This record gives sequence, C-alpha cells and structure tokens, in this order.
Amino acid sequence: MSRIVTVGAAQLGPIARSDTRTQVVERLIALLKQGSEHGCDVVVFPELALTTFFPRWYMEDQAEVDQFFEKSMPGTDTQPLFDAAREYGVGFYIGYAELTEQDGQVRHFNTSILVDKSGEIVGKYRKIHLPGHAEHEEYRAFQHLEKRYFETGDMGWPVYRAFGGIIGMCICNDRRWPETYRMMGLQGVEMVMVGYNTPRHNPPSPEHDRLSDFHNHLVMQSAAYQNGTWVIGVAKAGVEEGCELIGGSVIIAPSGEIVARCTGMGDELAVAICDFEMGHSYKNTIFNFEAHREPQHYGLIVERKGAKVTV
Ligand code: CDV
Repeated sequence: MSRIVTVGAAQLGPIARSDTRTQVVERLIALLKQGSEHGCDVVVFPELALTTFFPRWYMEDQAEVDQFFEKSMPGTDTQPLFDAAREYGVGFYIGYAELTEQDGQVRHFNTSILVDKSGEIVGKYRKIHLPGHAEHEEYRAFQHLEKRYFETGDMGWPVYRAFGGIIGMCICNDRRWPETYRMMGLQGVEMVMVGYNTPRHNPPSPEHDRLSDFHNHLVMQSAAYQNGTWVIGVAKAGVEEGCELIGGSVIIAPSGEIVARCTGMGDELAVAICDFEMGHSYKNTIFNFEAHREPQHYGLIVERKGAKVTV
C-alpha cells in the first residue's frame, strides 16, 4: 500500500538586504498558493528564507545583527504565511534566524520549522554544522560568519510524524555530513527536508567552485539511498547582493534518483508525488540497519572529532 505526499520544492531567487519581511512573505505565499494549485500537501522553503543571507557581512553591532532574527514564530510579519497555510491547506518547512530566551539567556540559532496544513508548528530543528568563521577574514570576497552569529543547535536531529510519514530536518551545511542523515535514519526517517544557501565560490577552497553543483547533489543523493529516505533539498538561488548562490533545488527518491528539480535561478516550484513506502525495500534489504550495521566498530565516529594519523 502506498502512502503518498505531494511535495513542492519552493526555491527562492535572491533577497536584497533592503527587502522587507512583508515583501518576502508575499513571495512565499505566492509559492505556497502555486503549491496548492499543484496539489501539494507541503512545500519546502530554503534556509534563512525571510531575509538576505546576512552572514556574508561582518557586523559588530549586535542590535544590527538582531534585525535579521525573528523574536517570535509566527510573528506579526510571518503570521500571514501561517494563515495562508491554513487557507490553502498546504504545510511548509521554512528556515529562519531564531532569537530566543532560555533560562534567562538570549540565544541565537539557525532554525527550521515544520508547519502542518492547519498552520500549526509540528516540528523544529536548530542547525548543528555551522560552517565558516567567527572573525572578519580580509582575504574573502565575502564573509561567511555563521560561527559568529549562531550557536550550535541544541536539539540533535529529532524526527516527527507528519503528513502521513516520518519527517526530519537539517539545514544547509548539515547536508554534507553523513552523520546528519544516519542520526535520522536510525529513527526510521522517511523524508528529510533541507534548505540551503550555497555560494558558488568558496573562498577557502576556490578549486572546488566548478564542482559546487555536483557536490550539492552528490551528498543528498547518496544520503537518500544510504538511508532509504526521500531528501528534499531547496535553495536560495541567483546573484544575491553580489554573491552567486547555486540553486539546484531537487526532490530525491530513496533510490537516490532526482525525480524533480528547479532549473532556474529565481522563485520556482518543483513538484513530485512522493510515496513514503518507497524507502521500504532499501530499509529492509541492502540498508537493513538491524541486520547489517556493526556499531561496535564505529566507536571513533563519536570518540574522535578531528582526523588523527596514528600509523
Ligand atoms: N549556508 C551554508 O551552510 N553554506 C555552506 C557553504 C558555506 C559551504 C554549505 O555547505 O553549502
């Protein structure tokens, strides 16, 4: 028996620094509406989808930084998106910068949420693999200051029952790390949603630039196959404030095959009818974890952070 969910990968074109939340939310609602017209149950938006990708700028004034963060979710500016979800009967994943207070301490996370068709938040994730650096680095054409503006996520990788399946989330750089998916795979994940902002140029390793599209799909396709899960990868695309973001949003089946993709560099929706049951044969044969994993030999993965040559 199949368990079908129709998914939209809602890629966004560039967001200017001067764009208001209201302007961006209008674009998100237009994509959500398009999703409803195409029969989507849920659409996936990118990482930090409410603002420009602000970690490209070095800022010392915390008040200036905090302008890019959401103090509540939904807030006044984002409530219309939640209302639209309820009106159209389409859920969504969205990434945003979260400013919250925990035990009297102000915290900053790079966060995503999963919202159901009634506009209720049913899942949350805080980005764990924060790339980049914490101080201004002169040599870079643009900065990547996620390590300055965000704390490491504190939730692990929870999975949630939603839309008839088991859904997990991760954010951008997380998608390059096999541990991300295996943590969810071990909880039986059936669909991983991942929003991203990936510049084509990587200042520390410009020799990788020509491979950025290939690496983007390589990591998500292999993870889908190795964990018998759908992966929905959704980008911010195009030249944003002088920085080219790769785009390349895709819907990947548990076979590792791309079944739908965005082809442009602007706001665009790619839709696929996804059967959660498709992961079953992978999870029960070649990647039957219970039968074939050998965790007693995997100790170094959690014991050691960096590679150390001991021979
Ligand atoms: N937003 C990101 O996490 N971007 C990284 C870049 C810096 C390499 C990525 O993995 O795509």
